[in-house]
Amino acid sequence: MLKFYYSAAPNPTKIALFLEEAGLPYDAIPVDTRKGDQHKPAYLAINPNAKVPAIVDGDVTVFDSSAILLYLAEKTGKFLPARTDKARGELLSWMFFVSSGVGPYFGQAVHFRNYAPEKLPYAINRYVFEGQRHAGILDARLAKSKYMLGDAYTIVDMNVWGWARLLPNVIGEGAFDRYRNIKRLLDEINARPAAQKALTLKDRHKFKTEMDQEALNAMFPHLKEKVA
Ligand SMILES: N[C@@H](CCC(=O)N[C@@H](CS)C(=O)NCC(=O)O)C(=O)O
Repeated sequence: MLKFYYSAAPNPTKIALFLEEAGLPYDAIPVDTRKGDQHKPAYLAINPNAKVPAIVDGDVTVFDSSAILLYLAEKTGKFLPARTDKARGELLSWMFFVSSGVGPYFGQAVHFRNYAPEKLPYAINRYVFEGQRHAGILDARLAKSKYMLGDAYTIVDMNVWGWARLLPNVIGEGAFDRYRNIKRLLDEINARPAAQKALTLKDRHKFKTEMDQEALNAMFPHLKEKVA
């Protein structure tokens, strides 16, 4: 059975959504990133980047959420747009936009707003600005069509959903009043039974909730090592 290495964080939750939507059987294996499971040699052999999610499907290993979504969609033939070059171009563009733009900028905005030991106005302004800019691009796209690629619900929507849930943590209060089209997509996907299953998956395992020194060291290793 497909092994799904996960935590309750946004990137793994997108994969849980796909697996539930597609009805694929899977074995959910917790990686408690607050306890440092991501740095254990057995997990690094699966994902050398020491992050979740990752999957092992027979002799195939895939890490990085967009790569996993593309792999699973192509394998099952589900949640993909029409098989035309034009649609594939849009699919790849928006998948890479989420993984190289939305994810990193949203993640850094959350980090500098909530977790950095110092409140650095320059860093907060840069990442919240970029978070807003990326959210604005998604929102404008969703103003034109029901889903990211038009009329059909695809892996791009799942990719956006993973991060859309976090928008208030990225941008602050009022985020959903400002980005109403993102909120519409979020509400629609949240109402799907697969989303409910994806969001409650974490309850099957006991994950550490405290953000204590062990958790900070595991998730932010630069705290222990000054390199610049
Ligand atoms: N580009 C990767 C990013 C993965 C990532 O940042 N995962 C976070 C959870 S959303 C994680 O593993 N954090 C724990 C850590 O950084 O130690 C993806 O899209 O899967």
